[in-house]
Amino acid sequence: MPAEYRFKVVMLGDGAVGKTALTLRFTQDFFEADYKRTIGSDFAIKRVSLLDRDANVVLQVWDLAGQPRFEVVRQGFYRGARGGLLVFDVTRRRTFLNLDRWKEEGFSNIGREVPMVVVANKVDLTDSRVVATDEGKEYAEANGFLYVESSALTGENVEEAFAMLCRLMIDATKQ
Ligand code: G3D
Ligand code: MG
Repeated sequence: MPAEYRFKVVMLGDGAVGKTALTLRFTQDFFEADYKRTIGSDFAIKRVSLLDRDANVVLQVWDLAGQPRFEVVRQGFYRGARGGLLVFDVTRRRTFLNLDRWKEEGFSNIGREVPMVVVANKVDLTDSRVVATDEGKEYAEANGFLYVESSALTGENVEEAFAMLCRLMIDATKQ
């Protein structure tokens, strides 16, 4: 029998990097989605099967709606989270430079051991790309995170990004 897990994860990153697009692509592509609206944040649920871990995961993906100003919203957003996707837009360097801020916000709200995956999104926009693969990889490695390049538009590596995070969270429960 596969092991059963339930994890809450948060989507972190600047506005318009594709957090909502990734969440919707992931949760609506393969299974029925249950996208719920709360004040200032949304979450969606998806069941994930990981054969290589002999595990099933019910993943609750939380996504900040807009830029909530209230601390109480952010507390609810982070409460119980076990992992994060650090998303940036490869066509806007500023969103890459701001990853450090999102990382620190995640660390201070969830803890410094929280598994994170750096997601370089919008790689379909090859002509306007400004952040190279090597830079993204270097940043992730320097911080002990995994790295993946995705496109919410084409669906490339979207499932993989969440699966990578699931594996990290499962492995973290065994340490
Ligand atoms: P956010 O939730 O991080 O704020 P959104 O970002 O998911 O709302 O995405 C912001 C804009 O980027 C949206 O366009 C969305 O369609 C687009 N987008 C998201 N992911 C990708 C991607 O992988 N490739 C491309 N080409 N576009 C993407 P609009 O025009 O609706 O603002
Ligand atoms: Mg959004």
